[in-house]
Amino acid sequence: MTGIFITMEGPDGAGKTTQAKLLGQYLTDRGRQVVFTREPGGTRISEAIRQLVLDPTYGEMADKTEILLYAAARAQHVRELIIPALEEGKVIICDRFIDSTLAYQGYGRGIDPALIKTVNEMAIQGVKPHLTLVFDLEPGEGLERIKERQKGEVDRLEGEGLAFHQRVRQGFLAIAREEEQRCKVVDARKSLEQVHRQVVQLVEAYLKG
Ligand code: T5A
Repeated sequence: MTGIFITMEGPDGAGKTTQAKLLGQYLTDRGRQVVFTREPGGTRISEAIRQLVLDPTYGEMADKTEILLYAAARAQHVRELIIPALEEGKVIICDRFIDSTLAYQGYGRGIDPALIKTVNEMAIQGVKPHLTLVFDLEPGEGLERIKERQKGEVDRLEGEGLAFHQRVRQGFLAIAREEEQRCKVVDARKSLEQVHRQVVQLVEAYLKG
């Protein structure tokens, strides 16, 4: 597989989607074939699972149901979209991937990391990101950005308390420390342009090898 797989991770509202699009444009302008996708989602089945797992009316969802739904969405996404795009030599920019499961379901919900690893291994079918950008932002700030954009409405995960989102943030930072070769932390408090410059620098450094 000759493609490049870049994932964007971090707390809700940290600016991943915005920066994924800016990076996609930057790489397209330089002649790369870019596929922009997201998790949960990216395929018809995975988008249907997204609706289910983020629906705030399913407050009774058990933690293990949640992790299996994210994994099911990922298995389909990897098989149907990510592997074919990598085989075609494209650059895939994916808004969230395996680190979100460890951060949210592991650090956030307290599910055993070994179980998460097992479930993730099954879902990813051997496909791992080449580069992961971890957008770091105080969760309160990210949630404020989201509430402002969505006029106060939040999905099931965004609706968790601040303490949950603090654990998630610490989880992302711990993952970045443990896998410093793959994961690069981006200071997401800065302006759109400043964050974009950091992203470009990190991606260019990776591409230059
Ligand atoms: N999840 C996901 C799990 O629990 N386990 C898993 O395995 C996976 C894959 C997915 C949810 O599912 C959870 C995590 C999530 O809670 P989502 O909607 O895909 O939900 O994820 P979010 O992170 O919530 O996506 P958002 O689109 O809401 O946040 P982004 O992408 O980080 O931020 P973005 O770019 O949309 O920006 C948010 C707002 O901030 C503004 C933007 O204009 C926008 O209004 N903004 C800035 N404002 C000021 N300064 C900047 N630098 C800004 N950058 C963006």
